[in-house]
Amino acid sequence: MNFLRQAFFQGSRFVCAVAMSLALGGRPALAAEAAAPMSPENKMAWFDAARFGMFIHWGVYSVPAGEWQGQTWYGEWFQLETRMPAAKYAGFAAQFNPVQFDANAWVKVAKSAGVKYIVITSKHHDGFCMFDTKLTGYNIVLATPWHRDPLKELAAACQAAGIKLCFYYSVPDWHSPDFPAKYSQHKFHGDPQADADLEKYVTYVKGQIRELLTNYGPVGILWFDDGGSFEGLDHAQVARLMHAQEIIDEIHQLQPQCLVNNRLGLPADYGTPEQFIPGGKQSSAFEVCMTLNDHWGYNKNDHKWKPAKTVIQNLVDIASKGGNYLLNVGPTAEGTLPPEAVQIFGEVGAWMKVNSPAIYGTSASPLKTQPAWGRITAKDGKLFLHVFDWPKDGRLVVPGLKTKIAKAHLLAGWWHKGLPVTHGADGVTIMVPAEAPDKISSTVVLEIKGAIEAE
Ligand code: H79
Repeated sequence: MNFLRQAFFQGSRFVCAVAMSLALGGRPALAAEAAAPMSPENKMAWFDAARFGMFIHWGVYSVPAGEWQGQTWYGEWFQLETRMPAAKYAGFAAQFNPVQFDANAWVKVAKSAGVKYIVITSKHHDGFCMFDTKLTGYNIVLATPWHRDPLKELAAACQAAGIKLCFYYSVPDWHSPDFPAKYSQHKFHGDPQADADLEKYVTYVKGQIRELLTNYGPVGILWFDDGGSFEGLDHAQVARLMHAQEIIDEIHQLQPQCLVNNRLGLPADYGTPEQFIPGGKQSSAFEVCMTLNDHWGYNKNDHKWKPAKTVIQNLVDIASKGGNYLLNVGPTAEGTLPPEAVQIFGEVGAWMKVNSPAIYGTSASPLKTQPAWGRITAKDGKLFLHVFDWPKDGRLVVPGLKTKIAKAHLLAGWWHKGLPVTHGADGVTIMVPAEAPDKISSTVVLEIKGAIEAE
């Protein structure tokens, strides 16, 4: 089983470094999967084809918007970094009134960007529930003046748009009286209790999972996040403490098709590299989650937006390795998406309009090495050459390719005029027009006769 554990330390201004674990997980044949009506392969089909998802980090931390007492670089870890007691942090909830929230507007941005699924924070580490839960009053319906359930509204909007809605759920909880501070990141808790009982906390988590899988229609993924909690314990110990298998069994019982990521101590359905792209093709399903600027939660001073070029080339790079790109946006406390984020998702959408056939449903490049000019994906007897650096001499060489090419053409344009191809000892050469069809990434399609042969 390919279950790498990668730990690294990252400095922060106000808290000491924190250990974080990431795992590129494999998929063992779980007993519950065998019992489910769908085979694991079928269950994964939509995910493997999707390639592009939108992550949304929205919560009480959106209210201070990253700023507090002269410091300007906080995000969704605001409460821990400021060491704010629960009673004081709850003051932000009392101000949380996102009157401009419009689920359809968010989904429209996602849909026109070409996103196939949305993962939203139902509960982040601060423990604040962004949904109508009966298991704590610390939720958006009861503890804010807004009194609405955004997940309910998003579920309806996603359903209408054909986008899969998925829920992020934090394992550590800085608010629950039953989550022991000793297991929390830096042992932080907003209101630590001496009699905190992890067994009771697991019951709470199970109850909330039941709510999330009962009240919002079909859920694509339960996206657990350990966020560097349970420091010093290995995955197996965390899985045992959290009764992870029981939780996963319950998920499968309620919604057999719901996927589970690998951050509940078990590898489950897929791996989740965070803020980095694996160096090469992976043997099992994975999804790279990444911020669009330097924060997950909204930070009003963070203007370090990734240009559309970076985002598009990341998406292509990840697809060429067989994975999905889960790109984050942190909405404001007013309920809007930052205009810069809307702009970037829009530019990605314009590119996807032409090039998405070379992204959706593709598999990793069959070639051993990535070409110097860009990346390759494959689907239905076709190779898609994603050209970042258009050749100045008009000769695009695919090194090591031995296969007979039936036809080569640009993906852009409906006429699909054939491009001359020569087969040589160094691979296949395609004569391309002088001008790149797209400044960021142009797609050349190779229609293959028979099996793909490459060195
Ligand atoms: O939900 C997002 C993050 O909050 C969470 N996972 C993603 C999906 C996450 N868990 N761990 N980490 C991110 C890395 C931890 C980084 C930290 Fe820090 C460095 C924690 C404290 C110092 C980043 C910078 C968070 C606060 C300051």
